Amino acid sequence: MTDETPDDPFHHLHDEDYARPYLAGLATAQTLVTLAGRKVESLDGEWRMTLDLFDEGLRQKWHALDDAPPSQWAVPRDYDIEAGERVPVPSCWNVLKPEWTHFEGGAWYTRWIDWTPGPTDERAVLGFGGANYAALVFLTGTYIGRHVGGSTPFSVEATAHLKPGRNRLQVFVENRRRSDRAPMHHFDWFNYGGLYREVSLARLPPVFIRHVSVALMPDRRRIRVDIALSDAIDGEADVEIDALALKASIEVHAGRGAIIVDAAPELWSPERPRLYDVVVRHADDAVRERIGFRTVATQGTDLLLNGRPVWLKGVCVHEDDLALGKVSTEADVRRRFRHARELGCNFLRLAHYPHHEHVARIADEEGLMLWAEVPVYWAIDFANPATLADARNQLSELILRDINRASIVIWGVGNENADTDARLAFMADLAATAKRLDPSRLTSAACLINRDRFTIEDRLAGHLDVIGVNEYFGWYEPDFSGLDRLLANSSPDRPVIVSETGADAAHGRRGAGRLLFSEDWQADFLEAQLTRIAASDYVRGVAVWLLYDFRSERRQTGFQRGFNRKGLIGADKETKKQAFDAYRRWRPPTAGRRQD
Ligand code: ADA
Repeated sequence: MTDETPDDPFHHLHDEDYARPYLAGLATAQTLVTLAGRKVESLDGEWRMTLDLFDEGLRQKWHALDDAPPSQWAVPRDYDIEAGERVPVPSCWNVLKPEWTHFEGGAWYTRWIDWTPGPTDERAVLGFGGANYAALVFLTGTYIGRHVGGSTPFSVEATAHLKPGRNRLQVFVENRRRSDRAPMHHFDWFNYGGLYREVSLARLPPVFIRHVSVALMPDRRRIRVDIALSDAIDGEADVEIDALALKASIEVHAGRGAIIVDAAPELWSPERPRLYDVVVRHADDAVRERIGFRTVATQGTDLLLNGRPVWLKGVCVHEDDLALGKVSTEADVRRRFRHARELGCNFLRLAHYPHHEHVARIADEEGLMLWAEVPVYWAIDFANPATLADARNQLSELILRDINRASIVIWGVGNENADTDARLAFMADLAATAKRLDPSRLTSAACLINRDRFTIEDRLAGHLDVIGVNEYFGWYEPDFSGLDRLLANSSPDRPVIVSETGADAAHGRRGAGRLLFSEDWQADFLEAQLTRIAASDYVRGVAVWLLYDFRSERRQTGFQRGFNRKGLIGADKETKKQAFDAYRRWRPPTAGRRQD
């Protein structure tokens, strides 16, 4: 990839085609290397950061400048790495300085890597956990790759560009809200920007393992192992699960191999989240994972975990933190799960985009089931093929990243999207993509309600395993009669999950009856909702909206002040509202107790 600067120093002032040199080198699911279960060098810590509202750095090619201090410049410059702010990575710029709170634009992140070359044929891959929304990567002046999609990981191969000694790594991250993105420019959460998940560098052998998937077959007597290598070679890999006395070799053709072996593992379940150490090797490369084995399926309107009906008592959660923004620490994730457990939940919906990789890893350990989704939210540009390619890629990257996580039982492909032909084609494509990449899990989406007939009615439902329904009768509608009609009028042929219901409450606001934004009404509302939901003979789960209050610029009354207040707990993640206790006391219907 070349990006030469024209001789005219003022060329950039009139060049609106400045992004052209950075179109090649798109990192996608095809180029992703799953770094889970490998030794990597962390590139987290202090970086330099310079905001760039006008894409000035791309226009002027700031990355091509040398590191010389101002005293040595021959001509003036508009960019000096050392003049940038010292910021931690991972972080969101919005929470670092009050004047950056609402910044939507680009930022240049820089750090240096000291590189000692290993064996001559060694390969080096940079791994990025997440950069919202788009990122361009440069190594000592050379553009080496880019990514779009704000919540999924990507890899950029650096082998040919790392030189012995000091190398300068620069990442231009840009978070503009745009109509052609997923999510588009209008959504009900905060648009954090930055290099907000871990950055790492992996040293890999000349041919390395790109992905591994290890899953229990539907008969629960066999395990299927899939392996994908970096290169289309023939050869042999092997898999080992000591605790099952399992060791098998896998034939690899053109870089891919699969094997199905007999095995009777103890099943993973919320009651007993058993995990096994699994090692997959190819030549000098090895991936080590802790994996749980379980099946999920549907039968009529039942949801089955390990062949047994299960009812999902759940809660939704955003990735949002007063101090850290979209950065999720392990302690934060564990607190989320502690609160979910306290509520008696066995299920969480990770709204509305892929959450940090360690969420599903910790849920695996703790025995919680998850719905993970992509931000195909509200009015996506469904007719735009580039938007579909982006959404499909985000979904594929999410699935590849988390394919070995037993906790994830549902892939969500969208949320409350208006019923058009373009939307149906777009989302049916996503549902088919999920099934193709991962036949072992269920697909769902927050589907539509026909508000004339009060029925669950969505052409997309036929493409999904589970119908999600977000409904706020009693909150956005003045009473619950709509919910009564909806539940009575609908007769779905597959399980339904109420994927959202909730009401706002400002902490400390008290009063009787339908007093909007009061803690009392939030709790009463929830009880009224849950009683109706539990009586339905086809609803198999509920995910209450939601665990914690979160920032949302759409919400500006005195009760909200920039926050969606439907949390059972406040934005401090400590202060419980009345509704927390109401939900804690509520017992879901016994799974399998049906009238059908
Ligand atoms: C929708 C949407 C959520 C949230 C919710 C609300 O159902 O899916 O993201 O915005 O409304 O709080 O009103």
